[in-house]
Amino acid sequence: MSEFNQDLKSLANKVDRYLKDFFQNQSVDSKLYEAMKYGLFPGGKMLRSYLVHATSNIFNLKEEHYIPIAAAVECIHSYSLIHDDLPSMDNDNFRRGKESTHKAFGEYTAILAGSSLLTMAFEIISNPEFKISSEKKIKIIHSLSSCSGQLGIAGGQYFDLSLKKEDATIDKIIDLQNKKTGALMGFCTEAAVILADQEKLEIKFKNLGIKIGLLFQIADDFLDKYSDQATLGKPSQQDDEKGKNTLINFLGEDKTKEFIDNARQEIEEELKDFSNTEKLKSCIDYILKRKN
Ligand code: GRG
Repeated sequence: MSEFNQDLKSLANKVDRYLKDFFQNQSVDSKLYEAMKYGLFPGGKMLRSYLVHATSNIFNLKEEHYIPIAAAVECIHSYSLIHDDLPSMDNDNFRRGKESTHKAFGEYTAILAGSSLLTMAFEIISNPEFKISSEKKIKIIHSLSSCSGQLGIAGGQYFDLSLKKEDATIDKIIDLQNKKTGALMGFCTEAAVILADQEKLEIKFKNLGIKIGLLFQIADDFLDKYSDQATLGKPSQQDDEKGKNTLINFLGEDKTKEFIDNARQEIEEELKDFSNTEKLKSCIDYILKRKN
């Protein structure tokens, strides 16, 4: 196993442990509780957690300070996937190699499980047992809530579902993807900077994460086009079937690959003044070469 894969696995286990303990403390005998666990465990690739970890590494942060942030991000991410799969949104029956939460538990339970995971993210960060300063908590909560709402994930999802092909422009597609996918990744890289008390670097690292998110989304669009359900754990060739606005469909494959190379060089350039950037660079590499 490569060094990156080992590191990702070890980090994923720690975030998973943290979330399982948090869940254990809230144990309730209900289908809603089961549906929340079903949507969250086993997690996916944990790339957002890894972005928190890799950026925290640049600033030499302690695990106990950033693992709860990664856990909160996984709650929001799983929430968005549960809602994304609903019949009124992307209407997908499979996710992470199993039935989508609404197929397994019914629609109203899935909606409530998603909403409860969203609020759980903020319970995790505001938990008094999470020992960082109140100032940092407020900043982190402010950033995470604004990147989840209409200026971020929810807004991006809305544009994704409502933008008509004839109205699409490259700027609109990039804006949509920056919100839908990039905003949460921007939070991951920004949160580490907030924890490190490096206020002047917050915007720089947030934008870096958003750019990584765009690369992630483009790679995801290529996988949708060329991979299959067995590899992805969810149906493929959905973007064309659902008439999604993607950069590949808009720019063509060659220009999209050029776009990736340029964005990647810009990221490398932005990181050149920092040390301990290997984990972040390996993560970008993985994002672009991954098979699922
Ligand atoms: C307000 C948070 C919030 C959400 C409601 C449904 C919705 C609005 C937004 C959907 C956002 C969404 C599904 C973006 C897609 C991003 C994407 C390609 C997700 C797949 O991420 P992976 O591959 O998943 O990292 P795993 O399974 O590995 O975790």
